[in-house]
Amino acid sequence: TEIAPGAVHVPDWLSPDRQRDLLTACREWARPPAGLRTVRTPGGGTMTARQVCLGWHWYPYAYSRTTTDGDGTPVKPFPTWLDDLAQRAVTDTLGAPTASYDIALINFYDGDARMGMHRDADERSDAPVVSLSLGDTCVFRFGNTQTRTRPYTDVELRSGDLFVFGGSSRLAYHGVPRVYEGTGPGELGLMGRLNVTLRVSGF
Ligand code: MD3
Ligand code: FE
Repeated sequence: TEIAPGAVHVPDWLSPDRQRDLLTACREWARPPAGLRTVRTPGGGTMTARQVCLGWHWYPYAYSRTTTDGDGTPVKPFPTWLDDLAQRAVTDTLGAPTASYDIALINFYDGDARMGMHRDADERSDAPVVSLSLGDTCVFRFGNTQTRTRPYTDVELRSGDLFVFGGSSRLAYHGVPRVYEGTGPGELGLMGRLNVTLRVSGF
């Protein structure tokens, strides 16, 4: 379903087996060094979703090769199979070929975690962002490119869903106002919600 030009939602894109494989990989990536961390914003705020990065480390509001705001160690490599996965996601939705994907940002949400309305503008490339969700269902709020307020569209993202953001949607405001605790598939064995975004740095 195209919810805006270049913004395509594909429910159940990942089979239960592929969801389990991706979760297993995320659990490995979350371990130190350069593992899961709490993100602090320059204004003194704290993000409620905790994060781990692959390929490039994102710290508000730039990228580095080391975990500047974590334990200071080199960021884990971005595996080629994640690029293959991103290429398949883009081919299945927008159809256009793209450059190689080299950044993964993985966000872990518990039932109280949120993500405020923001734009992702720290990458130099305008290649589509690929988003994969695991675990609990959330409300994803897709806004507009002009303001962080209305008009916006609320969409529920569930375990296994794919969302691709290209074209004019690439710079739209978006956020996660709500996570529904305990709604993920029981057999996955994940408490909370996990979101993997795959990006092209252009660096
Ligand atoms: C639209 N993550 O990592 S996924 C983020 O569920 C982020 O963790 C949310 O916003 C999450 O930056 C939302 C959907 C998403 C991800 C990246 C986008 C939407 C996007 C980049 C550009 C436009
Ligand atoms: Fe974002």
